[in-house]
Amino acid sequence: MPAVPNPPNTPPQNKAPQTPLPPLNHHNGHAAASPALVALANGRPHRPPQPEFVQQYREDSGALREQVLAGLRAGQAAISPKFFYDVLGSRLFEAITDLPEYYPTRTEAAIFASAGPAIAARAGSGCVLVDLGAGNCEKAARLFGSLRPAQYVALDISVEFLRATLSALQQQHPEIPMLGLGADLCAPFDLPFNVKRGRRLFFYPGSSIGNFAPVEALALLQRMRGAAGRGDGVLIGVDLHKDEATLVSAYDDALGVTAAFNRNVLRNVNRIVGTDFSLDDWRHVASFDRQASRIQMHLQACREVRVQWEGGAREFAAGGRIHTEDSYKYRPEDFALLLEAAGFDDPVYWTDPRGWFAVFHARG
Ligand code: AVI
Repeated sequence: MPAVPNPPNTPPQNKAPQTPLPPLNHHNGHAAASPALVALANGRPHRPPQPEFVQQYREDSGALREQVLAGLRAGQAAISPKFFYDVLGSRLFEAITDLPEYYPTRTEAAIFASAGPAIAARAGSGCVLVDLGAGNCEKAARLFGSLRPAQYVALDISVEFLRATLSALQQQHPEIPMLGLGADLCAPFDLPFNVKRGRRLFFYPGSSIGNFAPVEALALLQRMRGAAGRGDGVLIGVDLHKDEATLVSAYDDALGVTAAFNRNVLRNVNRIVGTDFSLDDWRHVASFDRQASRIQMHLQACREVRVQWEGGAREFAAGGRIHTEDSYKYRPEDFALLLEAAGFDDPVYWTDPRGWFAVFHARG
């Protein structure tokens, strides 16, 4: 898709006063005027800086429908975790991050808070910060103070998810040019011309890398490496291997928020493909596969269930399952090897006192 930048901040011609007032910005013993007052006095309407938005990816509703149906027809029925994140699912995920059992978000935030200066010293300040897991942009914003990015580029599948957040963030940080980019992480990175030249730091927080199987994670890291030049780097949040009880309760909380998040995917699938899933028929199951070092989430049929859609149907016996998500937990040395296999050099990481989470940096 062609990149369409926002209109430049030029004043409309016919609004300029005939005789401009003298420029108002010099110090004459009074407090300096606000930028808005200065702009008005100089005949320019004041426009606060605005982020740019570029939508590169176009969602194909037919392809999405086919993807869901292929998963429902498969021997082991499956729904991709990307279908969790409708409006309600995104809110439920935010609620998950506040749960006492769900340690990753707050542990990663604590690492960023304590290691921010060390991360900036290693990654270098003044880079273009390319946030591949932007969401509410909170994690990147916490690093603005130490990284002082030359530009902040927030990626999401749809710029619509970014508009409000990025516009608000831009008002808080008028000194940082911001770009919202609608792009698909699963396609080769093709950063538009609006992304400034200069050193780039690819930022992938939140342990989302764990939602890819290791071969897919390697392919994603290789795409990052392909987009990174000499001097560029990656900064990635990775959830670490730990005791099973802690892991399982993080994905099966007492309040049932993760269960609601998991079951909500069926509402979204009903909307996308017109299936007739009834949520009462399905319960949330989270388990730890020690061999593969991953949490697995499933939906399990509470009774015999027949699910129908236009042109097809599938029967599930009581206890039959639909796989909805894997969340891989790494040992630090294994993740370092994965980064090196993708072509990155010199991986280092920061962790918390319990060694539950790691933030990795590696060079391109
Ligand atoms: C988005 N992702 C990193 C979360 C995770 O921990 O794997 C998704 C999640 N699923 C259930 N709880 C959180």
